[in-house]
Amino acid sequence: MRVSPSLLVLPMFAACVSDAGHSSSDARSAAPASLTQDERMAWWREARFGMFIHWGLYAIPAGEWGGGTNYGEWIRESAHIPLEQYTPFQARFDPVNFDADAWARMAADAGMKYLVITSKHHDGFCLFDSELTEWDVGGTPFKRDILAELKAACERHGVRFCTYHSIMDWHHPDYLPRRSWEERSSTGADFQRFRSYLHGQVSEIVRKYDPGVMWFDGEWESTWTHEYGVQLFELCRELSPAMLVNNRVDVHRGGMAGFSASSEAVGDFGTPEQEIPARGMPGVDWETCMTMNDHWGFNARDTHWKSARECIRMLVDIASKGGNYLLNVGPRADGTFPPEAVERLSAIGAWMKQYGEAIHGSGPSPFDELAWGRCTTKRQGDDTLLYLHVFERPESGEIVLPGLGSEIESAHLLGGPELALDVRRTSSDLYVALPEMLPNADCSVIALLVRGTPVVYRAPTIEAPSEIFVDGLEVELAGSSPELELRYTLDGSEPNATSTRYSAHIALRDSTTVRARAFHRGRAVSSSVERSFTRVEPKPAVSAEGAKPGLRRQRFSGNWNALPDFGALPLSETQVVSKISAAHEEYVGYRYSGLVEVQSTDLMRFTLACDDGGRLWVDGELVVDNDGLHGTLEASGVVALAAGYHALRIDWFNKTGGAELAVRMGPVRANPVPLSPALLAHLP
Ligand code: H79
Repeated sequence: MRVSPSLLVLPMFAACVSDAGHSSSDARSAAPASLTQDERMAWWREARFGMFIHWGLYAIPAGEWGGGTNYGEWIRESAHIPLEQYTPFQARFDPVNFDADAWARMAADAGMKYLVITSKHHDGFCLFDSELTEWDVGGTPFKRDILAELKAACERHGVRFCTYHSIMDWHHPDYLPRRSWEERSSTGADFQRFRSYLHGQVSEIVRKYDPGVMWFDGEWESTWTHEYGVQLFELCRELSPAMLVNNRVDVHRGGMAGFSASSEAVGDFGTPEQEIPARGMPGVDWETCMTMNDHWGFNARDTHWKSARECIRMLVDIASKGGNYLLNVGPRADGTFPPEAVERLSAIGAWMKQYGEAIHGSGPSPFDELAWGRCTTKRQGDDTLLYLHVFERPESGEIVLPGLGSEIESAHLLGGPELALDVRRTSSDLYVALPEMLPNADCSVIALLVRGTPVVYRAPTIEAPSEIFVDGLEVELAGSSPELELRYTLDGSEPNATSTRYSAHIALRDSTTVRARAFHRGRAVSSSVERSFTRVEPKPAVSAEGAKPGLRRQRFSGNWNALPDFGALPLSETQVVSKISAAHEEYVGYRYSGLVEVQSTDLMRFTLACDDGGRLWVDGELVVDNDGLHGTLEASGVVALAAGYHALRIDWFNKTGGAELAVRMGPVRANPVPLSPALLAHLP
């Protein structure tokens, strides 16, 4: 339903914010005026497990179009369905069996603490009755406000209600770009007006449904920028300071891995899609979203379902790495979940009923890798519970906890009779004896209570901003437990109980090998590790006599999956440009060359963010290699440079889709900043 088209032309941000703020039908709960990030994240970190729901008009074709059967929520784009043929699905959307209470109950019974549903997917269709468009559920025969019903049901079942909202919109006349195959004119389209619509809808959703998370997606097209992302993120914070916003609000996602460590990126958590990061994402909140079969939206022919066991083990794996699991259901057009999904949710729920305490509110494993399964943790007073999730019972009948030095208080199987288990210790490892038969074939859990915070004997890591330096370098050691003493040498010898004990950073002036080792109560408990740091001579400056402002830019065209040798290609044009930027066209490559000025002698870091691939050379040395097909991804490298001018070359290409190229530079101990045009020159 559309009631206020005038909203679309109101001054953009303030208007939307104040409109939402003064509404009488405001669903938002009162939140304290200022929240710390830990307070904001608390419920979400505690939850660990949520349900994703992809539902929309695409459930009607159920994955089939024109002979193809492998489609899902992308069907309009993938099967090239023109709007005239997609629009009629709206008149056919009548999910008479939709039962919000049943959905919320299935999520709660599965042990899921939150639910994220598509308020709008890429096809632009809205599952709520929006005041800003008629391309919504209000225009279907069903008419009911699905989000309102589901939010109320979620509240009854103790599930936090959240929304997914696509930035990309294949329906709104002002969204750009058009699909390449589409014959829909873009004349008169105004992306700023689309942003106003987007901000308006986000305000409307917060006002009406007060979601715990606003989960954005579809941010990778070239029209969406970091600046727009920051403004949308700030709008969300203003509308509801407690609401979490995922990182896809911004352009710094870093591909399907779901996170790039760009210092400017906004968003409360990283979003790996269909993958689990091998070592989690230390220091960052993250959530893996995953399909239960091979599609997000309902596909009637997709029989490739993960087993309940696989889902349970993925949940455990993710929790052991400190992340959340957002497991998807694609409901059918009649409003019901596919029976295969119902079955799996119920099996996961049965497991969670027994073992949920090892997931909800748990922290990550203190161990590197455990061949027999996974570990999650929970504080218990001053002590710590280690939940040992056993996937495979080892032949030996014992599981090993490598390097666990803690004092053990008790060990017993969870969710069964209070059966105490035997533990034994070798010099550095702990072994727990398993019963002949484990109670749960999917994953049995042992609760091991240890004194204090877990002490894990592992070699320290040696950390520094780079392995080379110009004047001096600060090196830090990090241990696996606070109880461990870290000792080191600077002469290559093996650290022993009398070597220097690490307290604050180690300051190096000359090339040095740092060797470090962990000790516990005066005894060496880890192997030693070493890293060498080299003092280097900065590359001398080159002459810039006769240089003119700007860089030379050569343009090439071609269809590449990786950077070609531009030197061997015919070029189409050469220009002098004042700054480094991407071409907003497809099948194109650029070579920038010239000089860059460095203000003072230092170790300089260059970063290269690009979509697709790029490389950067300084004085002929390859400093950043960020080649290959990918979405915007940032890579960096360091090089020691004397004050003055240095030869700079950047190669970049774009195959299709988004195009991005941004270069920053700065001394390693500071944040790099975009290359100012004042620093760029070329020799004519
Ligand atoms: O809603 C579901 C999918 O429809 C949606 N995300 C999940 C949660 C999705 N949209 N696109 N994709 C999944 C795959 C898109 C991948 C790519 Fe890219 C977009 C490849 C290149 C551009 C983003 C940027 C991912 C890698 C680089």
